[in-house]
Amino acid sequence: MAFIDEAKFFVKAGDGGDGCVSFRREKYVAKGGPNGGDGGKGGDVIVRTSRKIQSLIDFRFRSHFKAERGRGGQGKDMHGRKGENCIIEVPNGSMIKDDETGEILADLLHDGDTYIAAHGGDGGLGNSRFATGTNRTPRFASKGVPGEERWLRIELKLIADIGLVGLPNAGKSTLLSKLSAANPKIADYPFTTLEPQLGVLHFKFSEPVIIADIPGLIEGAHAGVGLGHNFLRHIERTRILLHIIDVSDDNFKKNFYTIEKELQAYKEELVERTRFLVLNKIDLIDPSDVPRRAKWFRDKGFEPVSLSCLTGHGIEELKQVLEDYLAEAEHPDLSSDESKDAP
Ligand SMILES: Nc1nc2c(ncn2[C@@H]2O[C@H](COP(=O)(O)OP(=O)(O)OP(=O)(O)O)[C@@H](O)[C@H]2O)c(=O)[nH]1
Ligand SMILES: [Mg+2]
Repeated sequence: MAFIDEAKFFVKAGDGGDGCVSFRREKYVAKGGPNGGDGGKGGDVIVRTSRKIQSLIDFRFRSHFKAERGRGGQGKDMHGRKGENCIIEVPNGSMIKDDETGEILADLLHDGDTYIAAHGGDGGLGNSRFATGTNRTPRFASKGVPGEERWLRIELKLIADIGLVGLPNAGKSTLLSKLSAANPKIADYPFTTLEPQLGVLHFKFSEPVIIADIPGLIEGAHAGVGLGHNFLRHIERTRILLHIIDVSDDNFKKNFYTIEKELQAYKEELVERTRFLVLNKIDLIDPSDVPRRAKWFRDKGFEPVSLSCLTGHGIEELKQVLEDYLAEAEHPDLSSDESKDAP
């Protein structure tokens, strides 16, 4: 599934340095010629993709990017130093748009792709440049050109690797908050989650992955009952589904089938997707019941992970299971994503 993450940011390139007015002063030369140097060019603001950047989260902390201004020219024909560029590192697959018009300015797909988001202003010319036959001692220089500035929008299509499904109240959002830094709304009533929520799961050794938490599914969800239906398509393309089951509920078997049937009714292929079962809320049942309940799922051919989001018990084990699996699994082909996602 693809989510769009976006951010607005302001770029201001460096102004060009001013040209300098100066004349040669030598001990025995009465009237030296002009020797004012040019101003340096202002730095550019450059957007560059990097594999190391995984999300737009940095834009939450910083939305203004300014490149350095060029230095002014000096006497003795010394040109001003060029301003330093400001480089904004963004994830591969970022799209840059003009915030005002929405025009697409750049589609940065590959590692190291760059786009000059704001050009630095040219430096002004020193007075030596203005000397002519008729005016040998120009007393003026030109000013540096201001650097470009504008508001831009960056959009990133995120492919969630892991989708969380389950009945309302099963603890999906709580699990998301345990596995990632996401801070979704959690409450003891159904349909707390109204919109898909994303989080980034960091592993010890592997690349981080994106988890999508969607609103709870109920019976009939595939046909539009409740909230979940619209969101099922969001998890269609995840590599793994995590089915969260409140195993403290005595109806856990029936609840399990409800979701499995909804997934199947929505799309046959979803029940063939790699699914891990998470048996949540084990803190609410007698410890001796945990293996017994887990066995019921194991007999069905699953390898459930029993845990408690409340106490944190089992969370590390779940992370390990996911990391091991993802290390083995093939990466999906992102390049063909566009066509598959089209309505
Ligand atoms: N005792 C206990 N309570 C839990 C556990 N995990 C989640 N809860 C509680 O269960 C309730 C529902 O949790 P949520 O994470 O909001 O459930 P959800 O599946 O996201 O629910 P919807 O968004 O409504 O679909 C909250 O009151 C949580 O505090 C757990 O391991 N043990
Ligand atoms: Mg929720």
